[in-house]
Amino acid sequence: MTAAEQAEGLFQELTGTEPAGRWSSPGRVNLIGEHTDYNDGFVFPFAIDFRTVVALGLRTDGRIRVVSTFDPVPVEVALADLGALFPARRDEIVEWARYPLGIAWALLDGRDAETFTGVDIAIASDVPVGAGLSSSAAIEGATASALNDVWDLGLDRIALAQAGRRAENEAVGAPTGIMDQMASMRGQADAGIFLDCRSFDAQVIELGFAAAGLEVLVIDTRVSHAHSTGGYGERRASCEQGAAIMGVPALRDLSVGDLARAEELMDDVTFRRVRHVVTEDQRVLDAVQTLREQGPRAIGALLDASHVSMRDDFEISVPELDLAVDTARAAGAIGARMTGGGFGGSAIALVEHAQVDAVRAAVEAAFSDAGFTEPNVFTVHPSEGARRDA
Ligand code: GAF
Repeated sequence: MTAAEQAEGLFQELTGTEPAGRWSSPGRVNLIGEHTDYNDGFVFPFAIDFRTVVALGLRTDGRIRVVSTFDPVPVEVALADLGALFPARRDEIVEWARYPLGIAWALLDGRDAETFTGVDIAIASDVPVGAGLSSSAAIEGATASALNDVWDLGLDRIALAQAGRRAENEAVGAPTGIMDQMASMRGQADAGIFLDCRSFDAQVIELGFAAAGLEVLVIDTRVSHAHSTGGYGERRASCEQGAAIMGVPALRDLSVGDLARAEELMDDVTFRRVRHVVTEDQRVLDAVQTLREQGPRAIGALLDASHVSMRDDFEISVPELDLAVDTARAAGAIGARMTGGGFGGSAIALVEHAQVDAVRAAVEAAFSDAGFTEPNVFTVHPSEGARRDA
């Protein structure tokens, strides 16, 4: 059954009626530019061909009810109560429901919730959860698009992405940046989104993987991660400290030439966090230029260098991700790196179409030899962002 069929089926079970419409938004893979978004820097993700689907119908009583394939129990609150729930009492809401309800809260904040019509929302997804492919941004994007339409808010994609980030930061409690929501909202087929996270200027860059006979292989290590806990927030705090020591608003304002002074001024750990971000910003710029001038085969070394920087300087990799990356490269990948926030989740490998099976087999064998859980290895294709489907 497709996610669309599942969402519609759930909606019918919940309400006994047909939904008014169906919206969807994709997960994402970040090609390069990790932990740069909340430092006002550059990222280069693409939306993938795995989507979250929202089936929505209108109610007449000013309440919002959400149900999903993540949990059979629906959650229902009055729209007028959302402002009291988020962020202060978010713990009263089961975690998955904080995403769609958090979006409704973020969109209604500053408006008179009493004047909006209630909604029933059924959510189904084929984006793997906990795999670092931004299943959360996919829920946010699909829900935000649906509510934007039925509540006639007239918000553009940047505003909807910002509502998604706010929901994630305040309603869910994960101190993330804007990359995932922007990728999910603005993705395009066969293209990456080169985004300046300070100005929100986004350029759609043709990737040309298919034309070059290349595939992007995702290696989901099945080591589950959550950005609302621990390491992600610590890394973010180190970056803010590094920027403060250097007297700049954000690490985006430093260049590779500033690193010698940074090393003199800060402790070793903070310096290495800073060095990752500053060099990663430069790698994003280099990747975009290299792709434009030389094509996708030429970006492999930048992907590899990005992984080394995350492993050694930012220290957000885990043994499973390192093994996935090293094995994929040894088996012929053009380049490979972990993708997303780290501490688990997925690696990506850029692979010749004819070598997909060999790389997959090598990674599976290496995981088995190491005694790791069998990884989930599959290809993804750059795809369209949030949209109304029906
Ligand atoms: C997660 C976050 F949600 C993003 O905002 C980004 O910081 C990423 O980790 C790391 O690049 O996906």
